[in-house]
Amino acid sequence: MTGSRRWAVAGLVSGLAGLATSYAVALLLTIRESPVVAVAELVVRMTPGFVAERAIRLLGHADKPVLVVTVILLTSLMFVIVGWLGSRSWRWSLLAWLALAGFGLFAVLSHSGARATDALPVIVGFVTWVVCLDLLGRRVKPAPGADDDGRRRFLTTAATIGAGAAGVAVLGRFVGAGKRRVEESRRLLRLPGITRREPPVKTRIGVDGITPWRTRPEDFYLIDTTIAVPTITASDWRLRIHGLVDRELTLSFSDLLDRELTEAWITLNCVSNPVGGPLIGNAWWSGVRLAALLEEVGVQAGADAVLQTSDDGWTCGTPLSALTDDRDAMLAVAMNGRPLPLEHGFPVRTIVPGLYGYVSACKWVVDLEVTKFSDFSAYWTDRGWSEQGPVKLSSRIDVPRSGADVPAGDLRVGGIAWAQHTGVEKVEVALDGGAWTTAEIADPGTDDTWVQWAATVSVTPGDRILRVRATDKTGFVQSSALVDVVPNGSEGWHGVDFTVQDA
Ligand SMILES: Nc1nc2c(c(=O)[nH]1)N[C@H]1C(S)=C(S)[C@@H](COP(=O)(O)O)O[C@H]1N2
Ligand SMILES: [Mo]
Repeated sequence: MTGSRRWAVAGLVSGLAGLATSYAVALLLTIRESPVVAVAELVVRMTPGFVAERAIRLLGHADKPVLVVTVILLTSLMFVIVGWLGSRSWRWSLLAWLALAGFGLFAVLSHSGARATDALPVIVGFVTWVVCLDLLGRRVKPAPGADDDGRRRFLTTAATIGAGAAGVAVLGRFVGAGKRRVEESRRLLRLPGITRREPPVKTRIGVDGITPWRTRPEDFYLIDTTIAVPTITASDWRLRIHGLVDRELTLSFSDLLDRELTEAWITLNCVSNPVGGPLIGNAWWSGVRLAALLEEVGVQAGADAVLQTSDDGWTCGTPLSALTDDRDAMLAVAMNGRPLPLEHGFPVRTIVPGLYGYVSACKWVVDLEVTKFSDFSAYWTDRGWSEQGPVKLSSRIDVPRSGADVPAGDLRVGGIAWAQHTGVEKVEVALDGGAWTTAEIADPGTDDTWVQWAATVSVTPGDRILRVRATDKTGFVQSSALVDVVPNGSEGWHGVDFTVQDA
C-alpha cells in the first residue's frame, strides 16, 4: 500500500469509528437519533417536494433505509477523501473534518425541538475522528529500522480501531435499546386514580421573573450518583420490605397501585444547595403512603430507621418516625400527574416532606430494610454527611438577579422561602443593611412546600445590596452566620448585589 492509500484507509476507519461513538452517545443519552439519521432527515427536509415524491414512488417503503444507507455511503466516500487529504496536509484534513462535523451539527441542531445536549454525539464523533486519524497517521510511515514497510503495524491498528468502534456501537445499541424500551413502557403506563393539578391560585405572587411555584419536570434539579440511569419497567419492578418486621413483603408495581393512593404538593431539596442555590423543586406527587405499608408489615420494637436501597446500589437511611407520623411520606409513582421521568426514579421513588433528598428521596427504590441507625451506614453518611438530614429554614431572592441594572424608584422584588413540614411564617428584606421590612407571602395551603414572597422597596441610584431572611412557624429566625453545606445543609442570608440607574 502506498502512503496516500493508507491515509485514505485511515480516513475511512477513523470516520466510521467516529460515527460509531456518536451513535453510541446518542443512544445512551436517548437523544432522538444519531447524527447520520439527522443528516438523512435534513436531506428529506431540503429535498424539493416533487423529487421526494418521485423517490417515494420509486422506492416505496424502502425510501428511508435507502436514504440512510446512501448517506452512510456518501459519508464514507468523504471519509476516504478527507483521510487522503491527510497525506498532503494534516491541517487541511483537520479543516475538512471540522467542516463535516459542522454539517452534522447543523443537521442535528436545525431539527425542531433540538436541545444543546443534542450536539454532544457530534462532538464525541469529531474527537474520535481526530484521535483515530492521528493514531493511524503515525503508523502510515514505516518505523525506522523495521524490516517490512510497516504494513502489518498499520493494518493491526486499523483493525483494532475498527473492532473497538463496532464494540462501542453494539454496546450503545444494547444500553440504548433498554432505555428506549423503558421510555416506551413509561409512555404507555396508565395510572388509574392519579390526578394532575394546577397550582392553587393563592400560591402565586405577582413578580416577573420569580421561580414558578410548580416546577416543570424538565426544570427539576437532578442529583444522583449513577452513570447510566437504571432502566426498570413497571412490570419488572419489585420492592422488598424486610428487616425488623413481623411479615416480610414483596410488592410488584400493580400490588402497589392496588393500595390506597395519596397525593400532595411537596418541595424537595438537596442538602448540597448553597445559600441562594438552585437545587430545589416543587411538584404534585402521587403514590402510596409509607406509614400504611409499614403498618401492614408490622414494625418491631427497637427499630428507628429504614435503610433504603436503589436499583443502582445507592443507599440512604431514613428515620422511621418521619415515615410513620402523619406526614405524606410516600412511595411516589407520579410527578405532576405523570409517571416519574426515568432520571427522577421511574418507576418508583421515595418522597418524604421535611427531609433532604440524601436521607430520604431514594430513586429507583427496590429495597426497604427496617433497622436501627446503630447497625448501618449509608452512601452519604460514609462520606462525611450527617446521619440526620431535616430541611433547614431558608430563603432566596429571585428578583432582581445578581448584577442587574434597574431603574430608580419603586422596585418590585421577590423570591421563595421554605421550611418543609414546619412552614414559613414570615419573610423580611433589608436594603443595604438597613431595617428589615416584612414582605408579602403567598399561601400554598400546606407547610410541605416552598412559598413565594414579594416586596416593594424604594431604591435610589447607586450600587445596592438586598438581603432576605425568613422566620418559620416555630418562631425561629434565619441567622446571618454562613454555614457550609457539609455536613447537614447551608445556613445564612441570601444577598443580591445590583445597580440602580440614574433616572
Ligand atoms: N438512587 C439514588 N437516589 C437518590 C440519589 C442518588 O444518588 N441515587 N440522590 C439523592 C439526593 S442527594 C437528592 S437531593 C435527590 C434528588 O432527586 P431528583 O434528582 O429527582 O431531584 O435524590 C436522592 N435520591
Ligand atoms: Mo441531595
